[in-house]
Amino acid sequence: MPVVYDPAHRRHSPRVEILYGRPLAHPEQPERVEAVRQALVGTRWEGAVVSPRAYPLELAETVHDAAYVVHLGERGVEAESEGLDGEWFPYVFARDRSLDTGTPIQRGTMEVAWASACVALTATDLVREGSHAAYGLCRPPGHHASRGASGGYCYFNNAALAAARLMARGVEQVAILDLDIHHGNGTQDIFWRDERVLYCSIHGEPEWAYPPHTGFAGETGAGAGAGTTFNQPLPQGTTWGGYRPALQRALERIVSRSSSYLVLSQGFDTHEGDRWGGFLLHAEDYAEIGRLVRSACLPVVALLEGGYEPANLAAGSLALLGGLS
Ligand code: Q9C
Ligand code: ZN
Repeated sequence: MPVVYDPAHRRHSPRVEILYGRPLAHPEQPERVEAVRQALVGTRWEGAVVSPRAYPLELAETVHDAAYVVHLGERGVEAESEGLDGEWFPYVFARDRSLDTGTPIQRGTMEVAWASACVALTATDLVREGSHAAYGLCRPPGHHASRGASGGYCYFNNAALAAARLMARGVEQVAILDLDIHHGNGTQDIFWRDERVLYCSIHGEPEWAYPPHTGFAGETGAGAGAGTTFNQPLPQGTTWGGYRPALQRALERIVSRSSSYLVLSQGFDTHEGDRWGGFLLHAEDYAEIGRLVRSACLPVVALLEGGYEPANLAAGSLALLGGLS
């Protein structure tokens, strides 16, 4: 299966996130994807690495507001003169289109975020063209970005863009399975009222995991999309023994809705020891995730979301690829 990689991600290196007034070294760094890329060397996937195709920025508007795309570009330009050490931070949510103070905008952030989206779109097209699966090494991640706001280190919603691409090419039902430890509030919002997209997420309970305000089991969609959101928040300290049944429930839902494609938002912050984590998965569990996902017998567009210990991203990705293959 192809692995889509673009060295352009290295140009995105945010300096700080502000947490309760404290500046913290920003953990969403180039080493994350570089560690995965390095781990492929000498494996059966080394020759499967492909470069992304180019897609026009206008495609961002398949899931984002036009004004939000303009905002990302303008704040990036302003960041150099008006930002702090080249980074622009939001002031007030209602105006500034950001969920938090962990997602700074630098000059060029929009371009690199779009390059990440192009990795996702390329993986999507490779699967549409016949690969049974593809893995997009997206950076920055995407699932916290909604139609009109960034957040949680995310700017463009890569998984949502992948699903929108499939539907623009005639696919009627898409399932998104979000296995990052954080709830994909952005993906949920984008498809909240959309009957064509089933959004299933397994994540840490909002009481202790980011984001603090979404991901409750009672959130199930609305309007035509009523019943097309399936959240399974799990407690701190969840091991494979608790994770596996939740994954099976999600896959049962996906199979019973007869989706034609599965977009996998895969985070490795579910690994034991992740700094933003709280679950206790291990490298071999991602192989089992890959096997279980594959058992749904759907073409899989796997996209990287979070995970902040590069060694865990590397080992987890190799295991996932093995399970999906
Ligand atoms: N300013 C992903 O894994 N940290 N994002 C809390 C809030 C946010 C993680 C700080 C963690 C976001 C894609
Ligand atoms: Zn995450």
